[in-house]
Amino acid sequence: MRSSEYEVLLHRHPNNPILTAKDWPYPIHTVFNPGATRLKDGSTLLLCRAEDRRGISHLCAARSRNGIDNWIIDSEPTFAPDPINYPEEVWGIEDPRITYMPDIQEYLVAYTAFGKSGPGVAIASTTDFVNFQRYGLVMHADDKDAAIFPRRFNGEYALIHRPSTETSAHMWISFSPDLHNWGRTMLLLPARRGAWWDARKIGLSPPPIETEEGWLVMYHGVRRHASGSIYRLGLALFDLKHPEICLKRGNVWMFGPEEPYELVGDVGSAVFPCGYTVDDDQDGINFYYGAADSSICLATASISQMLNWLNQEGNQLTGVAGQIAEQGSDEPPY
Ligand code: BMA
Repeated sequence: MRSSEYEVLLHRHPNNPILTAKDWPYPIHTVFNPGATRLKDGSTLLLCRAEDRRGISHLCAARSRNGIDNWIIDSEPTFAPDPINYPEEVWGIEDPRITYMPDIQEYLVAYTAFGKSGPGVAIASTTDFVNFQRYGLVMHADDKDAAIFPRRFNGEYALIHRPSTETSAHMWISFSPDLHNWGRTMLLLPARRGAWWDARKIGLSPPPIETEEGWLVMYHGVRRHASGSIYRLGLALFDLKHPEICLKRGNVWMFGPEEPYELVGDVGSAVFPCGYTVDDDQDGINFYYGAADSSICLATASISQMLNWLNQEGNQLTGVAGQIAEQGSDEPPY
């Protein structure tokens, strides 16, 4: 039966925004785009991007038992730019994506290091979100929107990232034996063209989600209008063993800015998740997102519902860079 409504996959929490600059124990201008993880005791840790009134961002940890309220926020920046030793961080560090690597029992944080050449991708590791070890810049400017897969592939780490030029901003994947040296770089998912919601510029949102059907990847698409850009979210699925192979790509966006706190702020009309946590039932999933580059919000979803949606809404794709399957439509999706 047809319905007049699009299926709703992400449900906004009634407490939204769950964290704002007013909650901070020290002065900041805005807080948004947090990385997220569930700690061993079941509590939630957000590594939040806090921007000060200079315009420079640092990262600050907020912890909560239920991932919704009663946040305990570090009393000073948890992970601050270190421009003396890492000049690529001179204009701040932004948009962390956290991956727990079970085999080395460390959290790997991929973040945007904003330096004088532009934004690049840097990596740091931690076990406690107190002490961090920097790997430094791994993808030079312009590159951002990066996260590491929580598994290795034939012994190699894999990183999704988004290099951009004046004419293109697609998602790419690179591999590394040691987190320092990256190569075997391949186009993973291209931005579409023309009028599409994800035309011209796309990028990874939170780290890939491991499911039985493949790696579920939420990405943001940027549509430019006369009055500015709209940041919305879509879904794609990649092969479990060969993550460079795209299996499915949704056509329509599944979440976009609608509420006042998403429409109005420093950068209006932007929803930007950098992290999620998975519930004990392994199906419920909580996305933490920046709203209008000003506050932190929560939306809940079901992994199985997202996979079903992709089965119905998505193009069946095969091969790298989302080539359409032979039996698919002869109309290229982009
Ligand atoms: C992207 C990133 C994000 C930001 C978004 C909207 O390019 O820089 O940090 O939230 O733009 O401004």
